[in-house]
Amino acid sequence: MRAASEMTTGVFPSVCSLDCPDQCGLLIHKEDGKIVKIDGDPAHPVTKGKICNKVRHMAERIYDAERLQYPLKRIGKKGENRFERISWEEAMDTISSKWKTLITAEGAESILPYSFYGNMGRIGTEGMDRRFFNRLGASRLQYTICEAAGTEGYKYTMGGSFGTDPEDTVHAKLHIFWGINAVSTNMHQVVLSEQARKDGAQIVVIDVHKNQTGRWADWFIPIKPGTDAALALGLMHILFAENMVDEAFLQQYTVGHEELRQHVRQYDPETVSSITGVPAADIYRLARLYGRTNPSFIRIGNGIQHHDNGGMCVRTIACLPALTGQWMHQGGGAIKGNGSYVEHNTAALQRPDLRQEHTRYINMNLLGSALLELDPPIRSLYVYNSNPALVAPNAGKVRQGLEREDLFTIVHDLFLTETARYADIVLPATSSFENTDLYHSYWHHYVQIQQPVIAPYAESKSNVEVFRLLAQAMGFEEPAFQDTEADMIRQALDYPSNPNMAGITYERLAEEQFVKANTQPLLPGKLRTPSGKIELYSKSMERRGYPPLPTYTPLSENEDLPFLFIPAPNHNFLNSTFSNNGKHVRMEKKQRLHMNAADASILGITDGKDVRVWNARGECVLEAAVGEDVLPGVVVSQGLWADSPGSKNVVNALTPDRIADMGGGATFFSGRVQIEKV
Ligand SMILES: Nc1nc2c(c(=O)[nH]1)N[C@H]1C(S)=C(S)[C@@H](COP(=O)(O)OP(=O)(O)OC[C@H]3O[C@@H](n4cnc5c(=O)[nH]c(N)nc54)[C@H](O)[C@@H]3O)O[C@H]1N2
Ligand SMILES: Nc1nc2c(c(=O)[nH]1)N[C@H]1C(S)=C(S)[C@@H](COP(=O)(O)OP(=O)(O)OC[C@H]3O[C@@H](n4cnc5c(=O)[nH]c(N)nc54)[C@H](O)[C@@H]3O)O[C@H]1N2
Ligand code: SF4
Ligand SMILES: [Mo]
Repeated sequence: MRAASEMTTGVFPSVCSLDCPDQCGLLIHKEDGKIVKIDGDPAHPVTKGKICNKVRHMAERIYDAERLQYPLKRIGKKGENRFERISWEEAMDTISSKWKTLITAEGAESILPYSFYGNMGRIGTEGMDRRFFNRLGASRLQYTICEAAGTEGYKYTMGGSFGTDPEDTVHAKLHIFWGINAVSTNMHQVVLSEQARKDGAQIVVIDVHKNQTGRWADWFIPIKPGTDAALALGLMHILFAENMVDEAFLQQYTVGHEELRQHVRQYDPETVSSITGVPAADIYRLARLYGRTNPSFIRIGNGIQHHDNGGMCVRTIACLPALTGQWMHQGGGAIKGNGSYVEHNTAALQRPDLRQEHTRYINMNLLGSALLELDPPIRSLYVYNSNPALVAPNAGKVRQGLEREDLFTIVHDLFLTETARYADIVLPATSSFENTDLYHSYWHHYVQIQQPVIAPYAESKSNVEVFRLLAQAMGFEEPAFQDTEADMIRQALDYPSNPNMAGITYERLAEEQFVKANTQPLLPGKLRTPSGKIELYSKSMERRGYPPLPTYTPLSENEDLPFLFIPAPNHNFLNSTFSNNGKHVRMEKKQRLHMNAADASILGITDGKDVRVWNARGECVLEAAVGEDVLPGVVVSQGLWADSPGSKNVVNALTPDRIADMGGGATFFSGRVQIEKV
């Protein structure tokens, strides 16, 4: 059979590579060798042919006139945006000779890879790259910017990223979306919940901002940022007090229910109301609705865990379904993430054995301090699949680090991003439609494969190919660097420790495009917690110095400014991706700051006027959106907008680089700001 990339015309199956839980099946329409249309694949069992606007317009991004075509080297000052074309040969020679010199003089730890999931393909993001940096002995990045705190928190309760199968949620009669803007960030969960609503289910949204998801709910519950654990404990208080718990389930499948029963007595509705801002009557109403509805389903979002107390908050909410025995009901339970069901063989893919010495770990949320303060220093930074100049917290510090004249920076991307403007060498990347890769979702249970649909754009190369070239330039002779993408996919799928993946082979994926993992309901069965049960009381947390029972801990009080600032994602960008596309920017209109009318009136701010937002870290100028969508004392912006020189619009200039309570996580939403009219 001929490869799709060699056929000029036709419709080819594909998968969305973006960092989005839905991981849609796609159909790529090609004419004369070019993509002319991108549609959803109706055959995909979960996403069923529906896709978001972002990816419907993806072809514009693929053929954008601004897309990088050749390697570049910097000829201006850092950040000045002046580059000239070089060959791949010169690029590889420059990087390898610089790195060889650095390794001799200061050791390989002076080199730091920085990446995230701009493309979720496992071979390109956790494969040849990791092999290369392991062999090099570079400093190791901790991948903490996204879900780290919540993932660790959830794991203490449930043993791993195991939740409800989203396909089952059509059976749930109550859907609670908790700190997730699902209409924008998980649209197919909304489709499934909407289907359940037609059968009588109720939709509750708990958020600090009445955004598109709050407006879609049957009942929207506004809450003060960072207080959700208190609300969950208040619900538990009422569930126990009014005998709405499933005692048989607690006995058989949990540890610590007696301790929890005593512990939550202190979280009476009045106390919880004063912490959360949720009226006591609403706390009763929600507890009774939750206590009396089977099955009930909670979609736990990333919003609640981008806080100082985010890990504990997710750990606490994750206890709720156990109280009413939801894990025994089809569609009941919760989803924080489902990645553990589809785990592949990471050791075979990443080859940690290629690393010869122990090397330091660097938390990616501390990129600014790492570049400015670490000793021994970082001398070279290699960025791919990410745009830290816009997405990393405390952006001012990150920029200052990137400006260092003695830092040798390489950026591999499809565009000359804000980060790439500080690079010494820029390398052009292929889009996912030009690559072979393996995909599995962190929400549904399907594994998918991508095979090239089009030929590489101009001189661009995939991550795998670049790391193969770098290995060659560095003189690495291990066979691991000769593996093809197909070899690597086979190695990743060969993983007897995860029986869910049994029978999923490269050949099958190539034939069927997507295959569901052999997942079973979580219970009855043994969880991966130390006790094998749901841990309401966790000895491992106790050993690590955390309260062993779910607990409300307030946000850091180190910042003495009046407003909590929540710079969340928006609908038409994906993190900073698409923020350089005119159509998407126009759909988002303006970069706004949502604030409460009472606060605006005190500050003399009117709707539609610019406001200055600032703190000790930096400042932004945004357009005020005055109304009742947020509580007093809270301000919300949406989207990681492209940095246009001269405008003060990088929201991460304001965000803290404090580290969350668990997993080394980010605290994007726990920063405080002051506001004034311009
Ligand atoms: N369109 C679009 N889709 C995306 C993305 C995107 O940028 N755009 N990004 C992708 C990525 S990488 C991720 S991680 C996910 C993130 O998507 P989500 O899981 O939805 O997480 P966030 O959008 O970060 O925040 C969700 C909500 O949390 C709210 N929130 C903030 N603080 C609190 C709090 O203390 N309590 C409560 N209850 N709510 C709070 C915010 O107002 C926001 O509505 O989406 C993915 N999908
Ligand atoms: N204020 C604030 N900041 C946030 C968040 C927030 O909610 N608020 N969310 C945080 C979260 S949850 C996340 S996940 C991070 C995400 O941050 P990033 O992972 O940096 O996400 P993007 O901004 O989408 O940047 C991805 C980059 O990878 C490039 N890329 C795509 N495919 C490939 C490829 O195959 N190869 C190479 N070499 N490059 C490729 C894209 O062109 C793009 O420039 O942002 C975090 N930052
Ligand atoms: S970004 Fe999300 S919703 Fe949009 S096509 Fe990709 S996976 Fe589907
Ligand atoms: Mo994320």
